[in-house]
Amino acid sequence: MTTEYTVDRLTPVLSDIWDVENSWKLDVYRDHGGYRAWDKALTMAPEDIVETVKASGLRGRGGAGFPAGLKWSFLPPPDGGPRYLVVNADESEPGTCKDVPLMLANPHALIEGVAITSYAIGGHHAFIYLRGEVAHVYRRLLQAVREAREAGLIGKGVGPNGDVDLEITVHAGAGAYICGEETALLDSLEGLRGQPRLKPPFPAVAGLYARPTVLNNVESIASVPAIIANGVDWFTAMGTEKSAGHGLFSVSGHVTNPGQFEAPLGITMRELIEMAGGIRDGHRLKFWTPGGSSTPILTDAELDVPLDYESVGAAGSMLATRALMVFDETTSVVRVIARWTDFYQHESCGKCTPCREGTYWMKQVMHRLEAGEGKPSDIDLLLDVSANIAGRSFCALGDASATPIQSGIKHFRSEFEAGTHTPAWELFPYEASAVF
Ligand code: L3W
Ligand code: SF4
Repeated sequence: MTTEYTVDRLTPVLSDIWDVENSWKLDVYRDHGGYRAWDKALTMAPEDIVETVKASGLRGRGGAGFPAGLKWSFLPPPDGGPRYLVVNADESEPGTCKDVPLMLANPHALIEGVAITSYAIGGHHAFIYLRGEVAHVYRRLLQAVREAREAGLIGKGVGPNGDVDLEITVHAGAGAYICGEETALLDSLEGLRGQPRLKPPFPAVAGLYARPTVLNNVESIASVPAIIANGVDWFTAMGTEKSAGHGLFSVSGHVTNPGQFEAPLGITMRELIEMAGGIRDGHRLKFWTPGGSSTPILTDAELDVPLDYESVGAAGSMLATRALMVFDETTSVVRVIARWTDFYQHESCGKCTPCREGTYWMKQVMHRLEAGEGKPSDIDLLLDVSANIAGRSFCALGDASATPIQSGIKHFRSEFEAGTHTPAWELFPYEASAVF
């Protein structure tokens, strides 16, 4: 290891009170400075809040990294009708596991961010669209919204002049990954079947109920209070020039101590693996994902790539959700990618042919390769089918389904070739790769 890791590299902002007893309760959050940013925001002009977030360079933490303040500024001028904030809390990407712990441990950071953002964009009703399976998070958010309302932090006529109205609705989806795609989420919230809409118009112009809507990820919105409280210079002192600030890095898999590590963008995977106690004893790294299953896999050659949007992109992958799944040499690449392909096939909404049909074909081919029953032509077939999905599908889910197959073959072609004669479970026994 060349980089020396120190805990100084951790920047607990969103995670600062996670290990405090009852961290999810309003009084504990307030004891640690909570809702002071909301008080401050209420003394600011809404457009100054938008400008502050713009100047901070905060980029969307849900995957695409689109500048948050810029997105807010796309809203057309007020016309007297409603405009909405919708928080995308539909965390479902394999490996992505930051928003759920954030909402469980510190729901008020999100609610404070919702209040400030709604005020900044002139919204009076905000929605938090939550993944359906996480009923415990749903209950926690409902309780936190109730606490905030009872404390007069949100509701009718809040603020120093009693002239700010803000309602927050927490909505639990039915557990479909596609509802994390912003326009499918809006359809689902409107009570329709969750399928992506054609863009443009973007939600900023015609979103929920065809009204101007800001849609951001949980972590993006929860990052807003600290920016308002501490200022732009504080935020931009962390991270890199184009990828400012801090973020939650979720390290899972074959490391000694998996978990959430909040650190400046631009930290390296080598440092994060060291923070996680290293690769489990007696093993070595084989491959990893920078941002969940939808991002091209990387190997030890990229351990020192700064984890910022630009550097990970230049290394041939995407930072996306900082879902760092770590796999050691006991792992069958074919088995992992077969599981991910099962996921995309199951979650394909069926709206467009390349994704609906292509994921089904790729799944079948991956399963026969996993069973050692592949045909010699299967690798070319996978490359052909995946190339006909990527860039030809209606939304990013199709592209995402092609990514692991293409990057898996690029890095580990021989394992796919072995799938024409030997089952993955003989080459890589389950017992060896499982983490007990
Ligand atoms: C107004 C314009 N708004 C863009 C807005 C747009 C959206 C945002 C980014 O990506 C990624 C995807 C997954 N006027 C605008 C505009 N916008 N141009 O900016 O848009 P876009 O199209 O770049 O991306 P997206 O579809 O929102 C999401 C990747 O995330 N991903 C999946 C993550 C999964 C989770 C999860 O489970 N929680 O986050 C992983 O890689 O592939 O690239 O708001 O409206 N001219
Ligand atoms: Fe649906 Fe897949 Fe097409 Fe997206 S790419 S619209 S998930 S079928």
